[in-house]
Amino acid sequence: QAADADKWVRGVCRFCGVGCRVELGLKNGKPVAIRGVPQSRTNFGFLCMKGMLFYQIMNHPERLKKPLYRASKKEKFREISWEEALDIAAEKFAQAVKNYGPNSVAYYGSGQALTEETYLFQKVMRAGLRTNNVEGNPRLCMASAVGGYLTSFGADEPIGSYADIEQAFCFFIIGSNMAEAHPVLFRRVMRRKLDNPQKVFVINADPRVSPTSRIADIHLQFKPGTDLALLNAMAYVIVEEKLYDENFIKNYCVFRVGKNKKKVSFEEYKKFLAAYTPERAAEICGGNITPEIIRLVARKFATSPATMSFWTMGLNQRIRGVWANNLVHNLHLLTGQLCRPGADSFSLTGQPNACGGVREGGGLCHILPGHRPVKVDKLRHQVEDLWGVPRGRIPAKPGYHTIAMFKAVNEGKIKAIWINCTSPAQSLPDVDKYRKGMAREDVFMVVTDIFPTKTTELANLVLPTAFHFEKTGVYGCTERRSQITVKTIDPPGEAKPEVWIVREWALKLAEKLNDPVIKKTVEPFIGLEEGFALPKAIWDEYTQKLTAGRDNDLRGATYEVLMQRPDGVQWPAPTKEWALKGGTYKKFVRGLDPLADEHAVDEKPYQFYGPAHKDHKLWIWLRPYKGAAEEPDAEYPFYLSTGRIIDHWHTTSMTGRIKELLRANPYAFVEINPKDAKRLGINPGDMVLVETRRGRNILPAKVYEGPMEGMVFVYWHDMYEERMINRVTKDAFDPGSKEPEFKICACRIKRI
Ligand code: MGD
Ligand code: SF4
Repeated sequence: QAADADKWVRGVCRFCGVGCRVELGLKNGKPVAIRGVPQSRTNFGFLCMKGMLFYQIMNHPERLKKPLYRASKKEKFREISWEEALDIAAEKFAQAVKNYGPNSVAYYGSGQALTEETYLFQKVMRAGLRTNNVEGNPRLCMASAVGGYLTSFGADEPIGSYADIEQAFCFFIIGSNMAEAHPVLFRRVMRRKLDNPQKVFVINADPRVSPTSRIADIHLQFKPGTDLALLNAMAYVIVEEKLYDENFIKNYCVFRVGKNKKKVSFEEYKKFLAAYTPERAAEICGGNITPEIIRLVARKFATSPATMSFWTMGLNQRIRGVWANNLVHNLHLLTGQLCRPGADSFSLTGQPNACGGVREGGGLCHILPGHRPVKVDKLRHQVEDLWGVPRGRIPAKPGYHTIAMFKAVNEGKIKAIWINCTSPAQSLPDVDKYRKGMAREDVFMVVTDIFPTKTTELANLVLPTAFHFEKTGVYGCTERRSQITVKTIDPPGEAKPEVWIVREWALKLAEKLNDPVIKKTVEPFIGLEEGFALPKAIWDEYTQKLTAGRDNDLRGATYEVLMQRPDGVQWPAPTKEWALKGGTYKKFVRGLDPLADEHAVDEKPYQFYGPAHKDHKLWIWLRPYKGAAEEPDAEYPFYLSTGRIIDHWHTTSMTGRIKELLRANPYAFVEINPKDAKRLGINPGDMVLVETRRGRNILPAKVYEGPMEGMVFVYWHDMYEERMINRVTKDAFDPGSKEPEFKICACRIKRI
């Protein structure tokens, strides 16, 4: 089909946080193919199957094409006009605000929404409707990484870039199945290893052997949740064997403990580590962990010329996710494996725009655009001033985080909720509990999506939106890189870009609530053409006003510059000149990062100006080992873990509609260790009951040396009710990041 294309248009992949550059192929104006571009510096022309096939979504017959409405959730949907749809949405939100106050309304968005979309939604909600009930699905995947970066480095998002991979000599991949979840980036790691088999050492730490483990020199297999002990034991060895970088610690680090962030000495840190001898950690961890293995990996980590760590949900989706992040950062801080080429503590982001749109654009209940915490008065007032709305308009208190938000829906405290580009009726943990709230007749639910989903099934109003390449906007991927995709084709039927929908809704809201400040939130955008001029004006406001003077300064990355730079721009990029060169490859290094020079407080080569640490230091944390919220016991003797597979994306609302991908993986299954399978008489393909305290699933068995003994693993990509694993996962969450523990709960299994 690629050969048939008569035109190729540049953009970025719709799926994962790697952010591969793609080209959409058109024939007679219709999408027929997607290809990589060898000149790209991110993916060098490579794409995974999801990336190559998403053009099929554009003309898919099941796309939503008209606004759909039903007053009662018991009724059938009927098609209505946009005028009527927006009027209803405005009326319901206005009524809720009038009758129950601003906190009775909420927005729940996505790391797959464009930055312009998230920015405008949250602006209308906060300054217009006066609520910080602005959340999104990145709470379910990246919040612990945010917490880890802020508490360890004082600044969110990785310091380095993908380009470090080709300069690294040791890779520490923990709680990440990069081979399937970030396949094109994993290819770079694999290439580096294959080209230098003797020089490059790969450590994979995961309770499950995954395709990522295939390139590992050592696979550390331990009981889920015990890696906090493992990481502290690695630090113990580094300190005991004096493998730390004394100068780096003296120049750049302080040690801290507890809620009040008390400063402690290196000696006190050593005393804390005394509880984590490799012998004790090996006992806690189980699996194949021995004191000798811990010593070996700690030495490799510390003494390699450059070590790069990668992690994702295995660390983040935990009740101690922030601590797990801190403990990986600690290893880098102790050994000075940071800021040099190839040395970095690099969290992999899952969604294509969780960083750019949600973490930077203000898409969570506690953060405003430009990495500004809601509760800091000065920064909140800055935003109000920049938006030209009266001070006090944005509440000082953060809104509901995700689990709290859906609990509030359950309790009927939220009367109107707008869900955009995500399907919480499938993606929340212990989801049946929260579906009850979404199904309430007194909760008005608007859903903007491209396809019918489990969540649209519970909505009152379903609004059809434009898909990738059917609208213009920016995605910011894992390595602080912003890339633009420009509208190339028209959306099907009456589907519209979200930015148009929000603007028109806000204008109606202003009328209904008779509130000129609501109108003011969208005033600069009134009348602008929705395909390009409107998102451009929103991007200009966000970057030129809201990122000025912030660590994610994007003022140089204008649409014009982004169009000129097919590989995008990495922030900080305060000027056009700097952005045209690609921006900043490494933060905090003088000479490489313009803000490191601007904020320098001394002559040292690294300047940690991150906004959250006024002392300009990196913080090494004393974080004890603590187990999961629900550990296996006599009744539920197995660990249940959940995760991803290469061919599918999240709920499968998109990839399940692409025939090649569905054929490759038609349904979810449960991975069981052969020893457990033998003991329980389970053969490959047998149907297995997976039961937790919350419910039951029935899934076919895959008997496989993947999960360790005593653990089973299930993919969450399946819309079929009996195989939908989030019906049984647990909604316990990290007290700091509020991210739920999707990775661990207790279950029992039996053949049926
Ligand atoms: P997962 O399969 O969720 O994927 O990317 P990943 O986090 O890499 O989990 C990774 C690993 O965590 C698993 O191998 C699991 O065994 C391990 N793990 C479980 N418990 C523990 C533990 O206690 N400790 C440690 N150290 N490891 C543990 C997720 C990423 O993928 C995200 S966040 C998103 S949003 C994207 N989604 C996605 C998708 O849906 N499909 C595909 N194909 N790719 C995707 N990429 C992104
Ligand atoms: Fe798209 Fe991620 Fe695959 Fe690249 S690796 S093609 S960004 S899904």
